[in-house]
Amino acid sequence: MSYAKFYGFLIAATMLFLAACGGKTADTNGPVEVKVRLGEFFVESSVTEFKPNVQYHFIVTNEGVVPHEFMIMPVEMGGMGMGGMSMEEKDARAFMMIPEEDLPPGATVEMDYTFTSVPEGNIEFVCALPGHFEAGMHSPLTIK
Ligand SMILES: [Cu+2]
Repeated sequence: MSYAKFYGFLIAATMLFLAACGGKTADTNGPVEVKVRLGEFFVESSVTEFKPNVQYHFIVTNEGVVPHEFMIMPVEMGGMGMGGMSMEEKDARAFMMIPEEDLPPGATVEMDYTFTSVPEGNIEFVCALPGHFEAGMHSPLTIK
């Protein structure tokens, strides 16, 4: 192999190496952390504007004295429609859900979630246990 060819090979190899590294650094943005607090009777999230196809890492803490649940779901305008909805209906509508069994007082649940589309309507963080939504356990978010 001539020197010219050898150095040509080295330069090509170096460029490939740099290209591979460049790709890797672009992918190291981990999931976006979202801290959610639940209590009597509120839902508070550190992030309220979400983008589709971005991975979010939810850290949901029940700071209250009774169990709560955590859902992200569309609600009707005016918002008082939870009472007449069955558990199955609520589950079917929810994008993401952590059941009350997993959120006793003091519990923290971590869960990754990625919105795959931009949904229609009013999306809210919700605790839909009987009376909790009506008492104030819902707050809006946007996905766009
Ligand atoms: Cu609740």
